[in-house]
Amino acid sequence: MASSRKPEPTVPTPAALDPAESTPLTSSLAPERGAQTGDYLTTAHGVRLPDTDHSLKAGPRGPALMEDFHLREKITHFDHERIPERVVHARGTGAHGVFRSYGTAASVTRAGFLAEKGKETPVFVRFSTVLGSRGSADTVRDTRGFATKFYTDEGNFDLVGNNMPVFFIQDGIKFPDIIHAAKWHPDREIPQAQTAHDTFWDFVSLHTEATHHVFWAMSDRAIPRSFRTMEGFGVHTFRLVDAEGKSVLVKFHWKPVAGVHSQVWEETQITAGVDPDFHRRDLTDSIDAGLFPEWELGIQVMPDTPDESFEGIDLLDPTKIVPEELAPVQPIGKLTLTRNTDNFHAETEQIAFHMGNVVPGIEVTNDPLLQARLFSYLDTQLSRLGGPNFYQLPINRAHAPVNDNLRDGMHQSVVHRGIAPYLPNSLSQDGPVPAGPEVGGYVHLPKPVQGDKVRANPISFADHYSQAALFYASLSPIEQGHMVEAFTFELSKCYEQKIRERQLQVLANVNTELCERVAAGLGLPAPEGKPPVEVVPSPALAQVTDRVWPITGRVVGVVAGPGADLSGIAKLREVLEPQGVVLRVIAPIGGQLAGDGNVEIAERTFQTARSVEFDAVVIADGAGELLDLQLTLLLQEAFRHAKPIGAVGDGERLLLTAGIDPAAPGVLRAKSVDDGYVAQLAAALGKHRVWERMPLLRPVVSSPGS
Ligand code: HDE
Repeated sequence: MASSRKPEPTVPTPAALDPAESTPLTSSLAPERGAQTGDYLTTAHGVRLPDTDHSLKAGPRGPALMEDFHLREKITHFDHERIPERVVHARGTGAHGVFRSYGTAASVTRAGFLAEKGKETPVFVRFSTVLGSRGSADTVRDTRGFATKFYTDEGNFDLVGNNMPVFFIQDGIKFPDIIHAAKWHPDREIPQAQTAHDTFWDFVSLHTEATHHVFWAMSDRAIPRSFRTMEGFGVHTFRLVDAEGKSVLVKFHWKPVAGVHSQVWEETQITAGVDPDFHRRDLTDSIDAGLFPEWELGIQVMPDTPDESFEGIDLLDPTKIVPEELAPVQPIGKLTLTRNTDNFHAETEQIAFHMGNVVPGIEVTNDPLLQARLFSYLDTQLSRLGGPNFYQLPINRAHAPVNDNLRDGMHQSVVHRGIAPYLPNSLSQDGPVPAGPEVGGYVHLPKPVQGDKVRANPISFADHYSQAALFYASLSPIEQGHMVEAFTFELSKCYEQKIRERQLQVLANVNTELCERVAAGLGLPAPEGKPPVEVVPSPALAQVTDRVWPITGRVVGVVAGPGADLSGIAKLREVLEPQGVVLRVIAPIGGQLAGDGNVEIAERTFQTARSVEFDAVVIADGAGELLDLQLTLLLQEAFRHAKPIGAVGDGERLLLTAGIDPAAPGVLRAKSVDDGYVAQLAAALGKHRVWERMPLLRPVVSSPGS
């Protein structure tokens, strides 16, 4: 009889996503019946409307009439346009893309989207901050979410990670505690989107398992230049299983092709005011310009041993990393973000990630933080998306066939047929039937489970300091200086002296020099501690190195005015634009600059430009006489934030006006723009910032007597 079975009615699936190369701007969401069809304005029920500007009244000056069904429907719907923001990660930005498998994971997993070489899988990625409300600024100091939904042929796989590889807590039961402490104070709902306040430092100084994550949060990783320049981490250890049932333990890494780069602290604060949408804008502008952000997905592979440890590191402890020097990150595929959303609410706001969305070949481990997440992500959608059918929303639908026997509920959008949505049954000829592993059924790897029922952690979880010390020791001196400044800034914002002192004690147990420098900045004595004795740095953790990175998506501001050498600007364009660099001319007023057969459009004026938008600023020859305090500020900020600054011909005069030493590191001077000059500028951009300039700008707080 099996051959007579018809396919069970399934939840309609949207049209498959094409990689952007073939269909760059088409919607992934199939047009829905009843939504935005036809030429005429109608009510929600399809009745055509002649007028939507005037309510139905008893005379032009009279009261509105109850019978105005259009007024009531329009206003009622408007009143309910918002849904609750996410309880954490409320502020976010999403984009569509494609994941192409290298096939290199075939030896460790049977998940087809990873194992099959060249296989392309549509994805949606949502980046986020953690603490702020939906309307908060992008550039605050915070951990960033990096959540990816893979719409695989075998069902959805969600990798819901962060841009930091560790977490504040080891057991999910404490999540409400860390979040209550880190979010605003409940009496006044301030401060917004930041950790520089008493309750955060109160909690983390009492709860020392947070120390490693706190170090990442005080590092430059917490103030990324853009989403494009962030690493991503699965954080927990996962289990990959091959077709024979052999398993390995892995950690997932996203490595940005553009490299890991950050803003500097003052720059983040200015950006938060000048352009709160800075990261959102950067991502969407890059995608619109065809400068598609890319990440390689990699795995660290560790043997699946009974103690679930590797080189003495407990793989179930989410406050620990495995240094890349011990287990290299092996690339298994590439993610390319190719298309912006058509509708923020329908896609970015309604996407629902869930740690339990795994496909055959990928399994969870007993990491107690991960275990609690398996509960939370389904549960939260019930209040956020208003019921159990959120998986039918277009952005959440699997691209694999769905035949689930789940029925009814709020906002049910499928007309299910048949009378027997239960198993076993003898009445439905249409299935569904259970799927064994031979037809792709998800069969959990049989793993023995035993133990006393206890509320306790493994003993190995008690080490709270060694990896914080490892992280600090692995950073470049520039990054260490930034971390000292971050701790000093944040603790200075605490009102309670006892909290500062307690956190200094934590620092003393990690690194004496760091503690002394922060204490000096706070004007407090540095306490004695017991820092780990043997610390082996992991060079892979440093982001300021000698490496030169691709410059795709970088923005160069060019200061020009009437009489500026436009052929020099044309030369900059000729060489930099093919490398994906965006040039924006900044002039006293908007409009066109023309001369020598060249035309430039002033995209920014001295009033509208601010340094934070640019990765480098070049003053064109002929712009040396332009005098303006806003321009002076722009140049000074670019200089202070260690950005390359170019001065061509008489442009140098503007540097002097701004009090900038033309001989300082990263100030690139030339009589005119030639290939050699542009190459110098490109090389400086490729190193992100002129870090050699930093020591000239602000003396890093030093320990007493040093
Ligand atoms: Fe989440 N987290 N989380 N989290 N998380 C949510 O899910 C939660 C944790 C992360 O762009 C919520 O749909 C608990 C670790 C990201 O939509 C909620 C625990 C990591 C996002 C939730 C954690 C994350 C969330 C809020 C401790 C990094 C944004 C709305 C057990 C590996 C996803 C929602 C998006 C979102 C709970 C810990 C990352 C409330 C209980 C660790 C990137 O379910």
